[in-house]
Amino acid sequence: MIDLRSDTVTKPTAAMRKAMAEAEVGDDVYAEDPTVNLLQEKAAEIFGKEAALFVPTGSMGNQIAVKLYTNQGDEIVIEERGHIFNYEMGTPAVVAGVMIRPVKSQTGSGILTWAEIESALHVNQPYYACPTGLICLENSHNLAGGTVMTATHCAEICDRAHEIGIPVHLDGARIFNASVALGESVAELSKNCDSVQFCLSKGLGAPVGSMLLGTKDFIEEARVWRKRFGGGMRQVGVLAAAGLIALTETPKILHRDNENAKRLAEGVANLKGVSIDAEKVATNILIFDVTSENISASEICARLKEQGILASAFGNSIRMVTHYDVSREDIEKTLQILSSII
Ligand code: TLP
Repeated sequence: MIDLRSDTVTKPTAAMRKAMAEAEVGDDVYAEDPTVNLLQEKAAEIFGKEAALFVPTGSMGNQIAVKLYTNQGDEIVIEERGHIFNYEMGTPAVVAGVMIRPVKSQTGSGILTWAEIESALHVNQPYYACPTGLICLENSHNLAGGTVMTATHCAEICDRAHEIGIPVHLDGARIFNASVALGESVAELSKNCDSVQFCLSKGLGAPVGSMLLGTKDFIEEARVWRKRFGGGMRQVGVLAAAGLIALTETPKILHRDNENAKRLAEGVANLKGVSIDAEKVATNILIFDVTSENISASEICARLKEQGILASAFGNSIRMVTHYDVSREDIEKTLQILSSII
């Protein structure tokens, strides 16, 4: 199968499996797992943040941040297609007791301007309105098609938010893909954000895990909430060992995934019955519309599956995500089969 449903599907490499087998471990709930500690130190160093915490999933990392920065009855401001709003099963409401204020990105890029964010804030409005407790950003922006936010843009939002006392959390599940696309380091891309979450288990290829980063105090509290969420993982150095390889080795080859997505987008743009602006594909995600009246997005995905290709249909759109288990030959084959179907 050529699996383009997500970059979450990557299998651990031989080097990762070897490191997992040989990992030194301890009880991480006591903070005594040397491999986890090393991974946390390394991540904090790479991002230029004070501290980091290994968490089982990106969702848990995001939701710990939402919980820690807000009070019940607050609102969090987020772009309307943001993952924290659309794909984390209402956890902000369930766990933190907060409302979500989704904001439309007028450019369609998913990257909100400060003016768009500002118009959605509730600051110093003591009656009626829910106070804004947190702004959540996403880079790259998954459902907007892997779009990227520059370091300058992100820092400006953070600075303006901080002037009025609002913290900013960055969902950087795929920040390394954004970093490659922009030629800016992950530290620059998350510089003024109060906290950032990134996934080891997506384009970076680890089987499990995400990192949450912020100040020492924030991470100490996050450790408590990770335990409350059921995420205290004991001898989890076996997973952190794969995470260390993902963090230090995979970024060097991540450009291939972005290039493969670009090639795929260019090929799709040349087909009739589907539509995409290939110029806008910056990272490893492409979302294209089905314009044909003869076949739907889900029918196309069903036909692709019959021929060994997996992709996801969302309404009238199809998402394809490249990753290190997808080669350039796989891309060409996908284009050929897609063309024959539509
Ligand atoms: N994204 C998954 C699905 O949940 C949609 C995918 O296949 O793309 N932030 C962003 C931006 C994400 O894309 C995801 C996962 C997460 C957070 C959550 O990560 P996990 O799955 O580890 O909880």
